[in-house]
Amino acid sequence: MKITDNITLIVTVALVVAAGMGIGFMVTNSAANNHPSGSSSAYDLNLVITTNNFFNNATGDQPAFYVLGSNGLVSSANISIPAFTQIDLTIFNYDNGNGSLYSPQYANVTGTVGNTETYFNNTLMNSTDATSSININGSITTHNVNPALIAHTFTILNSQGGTIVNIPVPVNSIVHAVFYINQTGSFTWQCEVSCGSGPTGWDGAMATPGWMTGFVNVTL
Ligand SMILES: [Cu+2]
Repeated sequence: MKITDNITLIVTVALVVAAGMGIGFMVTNSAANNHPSGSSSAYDLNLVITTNNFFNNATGDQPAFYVLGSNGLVSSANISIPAFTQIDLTIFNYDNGNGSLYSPQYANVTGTVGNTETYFNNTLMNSTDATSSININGSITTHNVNPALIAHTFTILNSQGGTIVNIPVPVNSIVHAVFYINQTGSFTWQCEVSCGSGPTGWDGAMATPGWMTGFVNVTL
């Protein structure tokens, strides 16, 4: 990655984080109404997906998830979240990549409040109404995403491989979802779109913690 690309990415991430906080706040308020006022406050989990990350000489570039922390991007190999707490997840996806869903079920949003996610993408933004401004025409809240639009998923699995949370991530989008993990433990997270390398697309990023898989550590 060129230095100029790095700077562009950092600036873009910073801008999007600012936007995401606004989005998160707005959606959190409405979701919080579904729960007793005594529940503990929400935990913000921000994930960023970029492409063109250099994997190694044999594989070349691969996409990766990062955790966006207070000091910038850190590895997604181990993601720590609190149990019994509203997790306010925002995923910033810069990847337009296409791949195949491992199974059609991963097009469905599962394990989130209302089994929905809300996403924003380029088709919602334009300047056709007023040339001096940008129109942001709301968002899409849905139970499932057209598989042709899905670049990656953020999927938390139990020890039997069953799905605890599944969030399909459309190409070039920002996704917001709210969920709870009402147990403690270490769980595998996995992207369920064949976005890696090798004959099936399941090597490289798909098989390496911190890229398209890792662990979610849920503690009290
Ligand atoms: Cu992926």
